[in-house]
Amino acid sequence: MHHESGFRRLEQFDPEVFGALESELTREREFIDLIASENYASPAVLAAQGSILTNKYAEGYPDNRYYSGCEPVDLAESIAISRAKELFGSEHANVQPHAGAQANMAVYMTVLEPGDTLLAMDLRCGGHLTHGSPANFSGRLFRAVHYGVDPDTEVLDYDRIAEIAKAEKPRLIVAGASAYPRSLDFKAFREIADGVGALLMVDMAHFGGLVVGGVHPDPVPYADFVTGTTHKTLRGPRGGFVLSRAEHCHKLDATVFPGTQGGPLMHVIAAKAVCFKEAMQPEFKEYQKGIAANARALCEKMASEGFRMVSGGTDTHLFLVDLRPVGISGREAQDVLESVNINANMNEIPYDPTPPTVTSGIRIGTPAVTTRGMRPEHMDTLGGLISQALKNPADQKELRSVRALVKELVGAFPLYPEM
Ligand code: DSN
Repeated sequence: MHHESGFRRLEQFDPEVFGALESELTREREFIDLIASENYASPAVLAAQGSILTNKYAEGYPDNRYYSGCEPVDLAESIAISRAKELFGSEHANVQPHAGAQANMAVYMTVLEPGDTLLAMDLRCGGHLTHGSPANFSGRLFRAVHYGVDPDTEVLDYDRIAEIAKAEKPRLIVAGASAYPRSLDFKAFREIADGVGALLMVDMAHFGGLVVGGVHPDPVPYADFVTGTTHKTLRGPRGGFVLSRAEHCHKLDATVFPGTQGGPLMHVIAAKAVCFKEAMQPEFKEYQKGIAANARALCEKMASEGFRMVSGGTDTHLFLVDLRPVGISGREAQDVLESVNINANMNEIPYDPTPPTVTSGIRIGTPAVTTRGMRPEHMDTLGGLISQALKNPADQKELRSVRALVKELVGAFPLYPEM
């Protein structure tokens, strides 16, 4: 349990790997993180995730394992399951998926046979690889068909999704996205699914924390399955989970183990339990409201600087910037921002004419800066600095001055002072 002595040993035994950890700590402290899927886990989460529970094999589920000696990890997993159910008000929870991709795979393999039809959001309009991309197992094993956003409004057109569902007759409809700045109408998705006899899965990997905070509509009352990750807006350890209706519990559990995974990562599961406890605290709701307020403020500031916001704004923790009005690509913007100590990722805008390795947009999210304690007034400063950098991508003097101001801004929000 003596973590610090563990780090001292690491430093002595393996200075190269220790050096990578140290560099990452410095980077996290000195950069502004606007990657919408990232966050800073608490010391309590890090302690659980970096713990001796990594030593234990525990195939199976609490009180029904294939190994002896599982009582302590049974306790950790039972706590994680009951907290997940309480936090989201779901009938069943499986906390073993190693990541969001495995959570999605578990649901697909629970309800679909190879070749069955899956209807999900197009990757190019904000969906995820696991929503049926041909580059992913989901697009290789299943017949994936997609809905996109309306090309004019850049928001979902539920009538159009219903038409596609009627024509394609999917067995499963997936709602959820990785780069869609608007909230989702789960009642509408449920009606569409019921209209064609499909099951409904909501992938809330990105916005799970916002659901807890009451900032985003709650999918649990409407969906047969809800998948999520614990490390994005939920601010926990890297990992996935699935919530389901009770009727699917046995089949879902059997699909996670032994269906698609082997030994669960008990150290991560313990950290998920800590994450769920943190998410139950009253201040977590305030944190989620802060994320959304910061996203709105930063989006408005950038719009006022002449950038075009996809769909005209945001309801969530993220927004997408169309960079074409300032004449640089997403890749250039990502690189320029990195040079001034800001991380954000290039991202396709809907129906982007440029390839995904270049893109016309960047995706900006506020979970991490909100964890650092920044508020809407800081978003105004930050938006001005981003704009200054993106409008002067070749002006080294200007970029040096922006970088100095970014360092000053992050300096006011210390990160992991105890490390
Ligand atoms: N890679 C994550 C994201 O950045 O949205 C999704 O898995």
